[in-house]
Amino acid sequence: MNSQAVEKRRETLASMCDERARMLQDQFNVSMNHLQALAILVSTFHHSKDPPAIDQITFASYAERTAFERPLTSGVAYAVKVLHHEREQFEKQQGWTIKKMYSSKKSQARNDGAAPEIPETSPVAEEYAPVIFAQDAYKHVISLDMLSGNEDRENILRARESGTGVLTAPFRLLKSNRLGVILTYAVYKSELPSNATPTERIRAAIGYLGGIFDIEALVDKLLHQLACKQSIMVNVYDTTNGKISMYGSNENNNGMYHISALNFGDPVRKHEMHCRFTQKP
Ligand code: WA2
Repeated sequence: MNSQAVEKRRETLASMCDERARMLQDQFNVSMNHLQALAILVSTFHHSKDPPAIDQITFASYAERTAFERPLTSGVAYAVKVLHHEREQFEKQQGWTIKKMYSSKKSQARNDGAAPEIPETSPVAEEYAPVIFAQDAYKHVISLDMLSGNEDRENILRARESGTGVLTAPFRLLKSNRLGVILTYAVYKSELPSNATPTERIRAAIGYLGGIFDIEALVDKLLHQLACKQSIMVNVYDTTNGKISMYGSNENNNGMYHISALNFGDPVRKHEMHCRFTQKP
């Protein structure tokens, strides 16, 4: 191929990759805005009304009916802040005990067809973040303490002291064992001034709304909507610390490729899209 043809091919790849990255980023951003609106809805109709106007059935049905507004999420869940001295009363009122996300027994991913384990009651801690509402596909996380898993814990702590939407690195979700990322927004007691300090935010936090992004399935669906999907291979990485794959099969490391920037709105996390042609010219 002459250099002019190579240059043309390079430009085509760059524009296809940029288009895909832009689409993914836009859909991510739309989903993120609707999660923030859902956090405000919970604050308004659950916490600021006595008795609360939201229960699991209303939450699940509202979340399901508005799922089209969050195109990259496969579900949402809401956890509340419970301090240790409130635990007994909270558990009595819910009719269940706060549980651990992961069993202390050494049994990693269970793909062996064995019966799923019954979650264990959470040990004493200063505070807990049990899920009280979830979209039906994630009902299994209700009553689990989200501070008992590393990724979820880190997200909750960062969300409540920053007041912004924060994102986990890609990790394997409970039960489905699928690769996902979670976006969390904190819900606060009263109208906080926008210049509140982290300490004020931590104290005023009352709950945590999380959107579950099923990146594998949803990026695939998104890319299928574009023409010539077959001719281009797309990989998405979290490049915050090293390179964690979020989407795509093993990248072959030869030939022409293009890297498009991705911004998912959390300044702590970095992402990239890599594209290659699947066929030689
Ligand atoms: N939701 C569903 N499956 C999970 C999971 C999770 N977290 N973590 C691991 N597997 C209530 O950010 C607050 C949901 C966490 C929100």
